[in-house]
Amino acid sequence: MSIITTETATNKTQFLEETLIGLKSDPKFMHSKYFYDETGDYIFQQIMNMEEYYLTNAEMDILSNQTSELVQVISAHGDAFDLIELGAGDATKSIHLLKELIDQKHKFTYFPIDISEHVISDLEENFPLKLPELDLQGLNGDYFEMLKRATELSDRRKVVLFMGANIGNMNVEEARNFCIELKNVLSENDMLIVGFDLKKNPQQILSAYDDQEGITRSFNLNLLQRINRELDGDFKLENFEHYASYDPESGACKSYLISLKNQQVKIGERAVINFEENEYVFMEISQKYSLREIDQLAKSSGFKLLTNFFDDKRHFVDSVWTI
Ligand code: AVJ
Repeated sequence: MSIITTETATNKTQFLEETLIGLKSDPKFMHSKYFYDETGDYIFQQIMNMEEYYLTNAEMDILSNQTSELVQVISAHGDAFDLIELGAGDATKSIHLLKELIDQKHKFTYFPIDISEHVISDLEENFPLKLPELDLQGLNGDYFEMLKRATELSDRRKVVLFMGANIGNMNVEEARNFCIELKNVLSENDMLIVGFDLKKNPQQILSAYDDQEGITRSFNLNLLQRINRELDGDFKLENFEHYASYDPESGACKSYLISLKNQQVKIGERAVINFEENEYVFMEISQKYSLREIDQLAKSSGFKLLTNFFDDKRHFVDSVWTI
């Protein structure tokens, strides 16, 4: 099988346009979805391997130790389904689930969706070697566009995975709108499994996004480099500093780049952006939730929370929702 991808090869134009909108705004912002070029994917792998980044082990603990319970919940609503994963990445966590589903002889097609083309082509290349029995169809593109494609390709019941705390990259209001939109493309008996990072010791959260080695710092700075590379920008990386913050009340963990001087940055032929000394650029939110807030989110977007799977330290939850 080959990858299904978006025909609108306007990705670069969109990157330029969205970047300029963000940098001409006051206050300035960038889109965290653009972190993941090839270098960004690589740095994010390093983040996931960091001592401070507890999220990886937490969700891995759930997927590897409660696999059969998860499979039970998924298959309780009927055999034969499509397993659609939003933002599949390298699927190192979902592979446990896929293995167990295959071992138990469930009938399903795995549709990994990712905006990164090279993530999807890697999956299509590697998974047949790891799991020869797996029926896989990679979808490269926007979540909702590809979700609609998957719905057109098969009329089986849908189980949608949205793990890795990817939902955290939206603020609470955006997350609700996203869940409502998901609810509208799903039907009765479909299922949504969402990974949430839970509110916990504030220092522990902050450290995960402000590591000693500076890996998160280079993750953020890589976006400036990507703009230099792909959009002909002239950002001087040494003129920007990474700043991370966590607010235990709202649960918002945010990262910024701070301009260290008054400076002008050119982007292509079209734009010159002024930065003032100490001006911030908002880069990313990683929203943390309490269990009550997760319950509220499910309800207010039209889902029913069926059950929660926690890691042994209760840092993280994979929450199972139905309609
Ligand atoms: C991929 C969105 C889950 O917010 O924890 C990690 C991205 N950014 N360190 C997260 C990220 C900085 C990550 N997610």
